[in-house]
Amino acid sequence: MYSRRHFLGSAALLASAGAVSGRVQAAAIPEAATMDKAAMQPPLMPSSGPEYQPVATLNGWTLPWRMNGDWKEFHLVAEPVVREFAPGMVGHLWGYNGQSPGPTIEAVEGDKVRIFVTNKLPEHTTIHWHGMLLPNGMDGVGGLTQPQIKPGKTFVYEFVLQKSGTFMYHPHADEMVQMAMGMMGFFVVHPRDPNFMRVDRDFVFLLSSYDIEPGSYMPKVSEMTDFNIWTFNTRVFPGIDHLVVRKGDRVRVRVGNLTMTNHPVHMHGYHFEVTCTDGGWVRPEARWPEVTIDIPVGAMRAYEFVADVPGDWALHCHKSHHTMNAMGHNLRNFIGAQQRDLTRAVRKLEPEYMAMGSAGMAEMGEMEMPLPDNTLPMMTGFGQFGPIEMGGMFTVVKVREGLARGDYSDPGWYKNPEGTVAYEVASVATEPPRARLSPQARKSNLELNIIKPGATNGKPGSHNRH
Ligand SMILES: [Cu+2]
Repeated sequence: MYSRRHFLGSAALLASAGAVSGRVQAAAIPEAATMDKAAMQPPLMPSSGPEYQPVATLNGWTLPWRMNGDWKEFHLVAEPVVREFAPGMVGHLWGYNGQSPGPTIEAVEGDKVRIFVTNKLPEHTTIHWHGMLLPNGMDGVGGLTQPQIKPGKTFVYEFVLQKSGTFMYHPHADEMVQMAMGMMGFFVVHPRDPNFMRVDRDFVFLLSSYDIEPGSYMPKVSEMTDFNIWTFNTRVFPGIDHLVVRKGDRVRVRVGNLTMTNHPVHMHGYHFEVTCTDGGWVRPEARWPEVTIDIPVGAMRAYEFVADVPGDWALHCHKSHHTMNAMGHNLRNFIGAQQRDLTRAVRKLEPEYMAMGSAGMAEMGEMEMPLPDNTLPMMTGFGQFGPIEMGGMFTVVKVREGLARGDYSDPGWYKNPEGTVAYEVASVATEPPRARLSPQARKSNLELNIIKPGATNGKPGSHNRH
């Protein structure tokens, strides 16, 4: 077992490793692992060095490494990938080793890492190791700290992991395009002392967003604000893995934000504390309780809780348009509009016409509208009690009794103990209330309320108006 003193000694190790490069040759490049699945792969147990609890990457995987002397060697390949956002929609993105986000890199404080980066993109790239303390020339800023990696070339990054914590990697070359195309990944450094900040389950995911027109496959790369696909690890609800947790486990959730806006990440059922940022571990006396953690752009937050209450607990971004998918963000508010007569009139011309939204939009969650190719319904997914009416950045933390250690398989929906679910009161039937609108408001709502199935679109101008 390693002592705290031992791992504090890693700074001295770093000093002695000052000029670390052994000038490796091309023949020494390790094979690059690749992944063709978007489902969560089992956490990768450490095969050498100190013991640690490996992370579980939602809809992702951890990059295998090899030891070469006392160097831990990894190989990332920057390349075009096809990523499924959820069944029914794929994106033609750029990523690493077959997926976007790229594989999670895991190592241990004090490790000497050598990371080969091969560029199979049509343009140059670099990798910046976000939050990592390292020699300036390993920081990956194209033009500033290194020449860019040209297509077809391989560069090597070598540094010593000075601190444990939560980091990420992404390009610092044509950044607006390469991040909008999905290039990013997680980098977790475990403490050398396996008892320091120990948890039983440790989940990681990155927040990323895309602007992909329904019916198309490529993100727009110059978008600044108007994104329509909001993801956890480049997946949207209902395609995002659940966080399966054994009752009594101490759980850590690490989240990094590489979108262009902040995300208040909210988890139901628990009070929790931020224990780590990309700047390091938070001292216990500096923590405070939260139920929502706002994650700024370009930042990481890790929070922890003890899973003592079983159930199916929602975990989502609290910006409600971030828990929607691409379709139909251009809808008007029709609440209170009386559409019956209009519907009858329009159906004479357009038999498929549906009037929607007179009582809110929940009906969209139940309806199966024909969609253009390669997009997803705005509100979707079913639970044991009905439509969940979500999309985008939404998933479920499933806390269950009696799971095996390391079992992440889906236990199904929670069986609530009898008498503990909200219920309907037996009563006299009443008319549902109707909103009152001014005649002008009603008229303008009626004029705009035409939704032809299959003809809607997330963008202004393409919405079907009559
Ligand atoms: Cu959000």
